[in-house]
Amino acid sequence: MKPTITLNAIALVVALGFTSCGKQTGTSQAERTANAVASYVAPGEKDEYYLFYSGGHSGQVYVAGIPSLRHISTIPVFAPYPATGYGFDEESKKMLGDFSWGDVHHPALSQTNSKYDGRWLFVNDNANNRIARIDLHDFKTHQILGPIPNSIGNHGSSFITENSEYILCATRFSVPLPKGRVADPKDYEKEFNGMVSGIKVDPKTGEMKVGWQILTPPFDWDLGSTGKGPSSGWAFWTSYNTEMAHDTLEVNSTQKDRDLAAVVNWRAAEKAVAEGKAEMMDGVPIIDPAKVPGVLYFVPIGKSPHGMDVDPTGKWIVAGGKLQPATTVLNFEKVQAAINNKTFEGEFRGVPILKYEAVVEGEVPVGLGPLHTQYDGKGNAYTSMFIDSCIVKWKLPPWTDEEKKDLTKVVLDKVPAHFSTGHLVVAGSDTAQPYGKWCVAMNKLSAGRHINVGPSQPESSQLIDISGEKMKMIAEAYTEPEPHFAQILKVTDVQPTEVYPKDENKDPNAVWEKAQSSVTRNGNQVVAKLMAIRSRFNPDRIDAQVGDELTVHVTNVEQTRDMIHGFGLIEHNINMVMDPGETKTFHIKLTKPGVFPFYCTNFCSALHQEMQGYLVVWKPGEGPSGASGAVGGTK
Ligand SMILES: [Cu+2]
Repeated sequence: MKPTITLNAIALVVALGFTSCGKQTGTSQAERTANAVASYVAPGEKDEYYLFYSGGHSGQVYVAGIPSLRHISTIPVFAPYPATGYGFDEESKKMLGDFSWGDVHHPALSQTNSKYDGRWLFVNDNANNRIARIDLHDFKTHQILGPIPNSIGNHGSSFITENSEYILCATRFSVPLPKGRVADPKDYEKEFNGMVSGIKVDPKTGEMKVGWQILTPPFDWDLGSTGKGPSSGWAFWTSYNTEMAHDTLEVNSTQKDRDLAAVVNWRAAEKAVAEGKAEMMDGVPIIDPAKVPGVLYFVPIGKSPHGMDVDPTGKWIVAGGKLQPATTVLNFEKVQAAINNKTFEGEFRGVPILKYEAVVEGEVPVGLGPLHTQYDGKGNAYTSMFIDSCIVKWKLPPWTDEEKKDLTKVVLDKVPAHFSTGHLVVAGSDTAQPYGKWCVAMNKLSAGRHINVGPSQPESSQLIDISGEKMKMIAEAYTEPEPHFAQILKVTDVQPTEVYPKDENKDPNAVWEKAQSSVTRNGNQVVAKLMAIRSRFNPDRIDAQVGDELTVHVTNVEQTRDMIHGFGLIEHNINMVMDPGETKTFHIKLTKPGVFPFYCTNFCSALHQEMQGYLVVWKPGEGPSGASGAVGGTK
């Protein structure tokens, strides 16, 4: 069961650009027509599924439709986004804190009983150790938690438990802990640590808080997933760099034939914390797995793995060893038996290592560079192949004796993808009941498969029909960098609001009628309460003076779908956008005299262009009411 291909051989294959799946062959006119019809959503018709892409270092989430693959919307999360005014009003500015970017990797839809419940979408920030919650009630970011204490490089997340009890996260990087402690990277093994974090989710509101953490050796934790059914209460992550190298990782972290995956009993962790078996570090209860047996186990796994994906039945856990030409299938029953019978092949820092042969069901020779595996709920697995640039369909166990003797027999189909497929998503794969039908390959390189846009090239995503025995490549689309994973949700499984009802607007500064709108002064504090309605602001003049602190609340009083207003203030870096029924607030210190127009930035009507007003910033002592001047103009 030893890997049969060396790193050097793989490097050579990569250098030569060889792909065993070959190029996509020409399609006949009849096939082209059939594929076009399969993804065609006629004008006025709608898609059947949402595709929520992680936006990588854009810090955003993109929403596309399936089967059209059309980009429909961008949900800003970790970066300001003027198009929706995100990061300009006080509430979203506060959520972003000191950061203006994030690195969104793995979105996770909330689940109830291992099924999507259409409530929330959680995404992680690898760069600044955060988790965000998007409410599907309005497709907006409502909470950003973090930076999470004792966590550096929050890459191995967001993995949600079967009833959304926790978002589970593991660290990509290790540092001396707690954060702020300094040690020489040469002392990496001794001084550095990684962490698994359990982020508790309030079942009613979705509000997140850090629950507990498990201290780990300084391995680089990678992708993971959570258990369900028989593996309920467990979670799994791959790792690379079990060599614990601190420099030249390309070479030094790929020395061993196998790395170690983590098998975490998160219910045991929760119990241990409740029983007071944790020690506090930076305000968080930390479990040392050497002192609390039963929380963490290791399993040897194919070299430098990436994905670690539990199938819909919860019985099989598939690891993709990117430097091993096979996926490793673990049998959870065998994992349980090995734990109960102490079938260990050693331990590392007090954590038992389960004996590989005792827990593995088989190594499926899928090809080169298997990264990430998804499932259709019909007993099939789909693995993205980074080096082979294709998607491989293969059969999950149970296998026949004949298949067990030669696992090439369970490899059912391959379809070329372009190019260097990183992740893939099958609709509903991480639930107990996948929708199946569609798979999207998220390719790392588009390599000019589009009209020339210069050197800054997009990523390509390809839609594959997996409803039949053979996979069919249907369509291709592009996104900005960089989808690392996605979630697919059936449109009928969520009912977002399109208007905020007036009755539900609890903002104390909301104004709904001309008579309520105002500009008032208290010392150097000037407060304006504006109403936005087609096609004017009321009032449309704010007077203040240099040195004032100006607070502006704008309420969009519309109760009609798609009637959105903006508030852009010239030369002050302000652009709020108010959806129907929404109130937003900004606060600035006025530092320069002048007359600064403000205007509606979001097209709203035939007289949208006329929707404007003036902020008049007088020099101290000047203005309509002298030094105390603060008036709301024409009402
Ligand atoms: Cu407007």
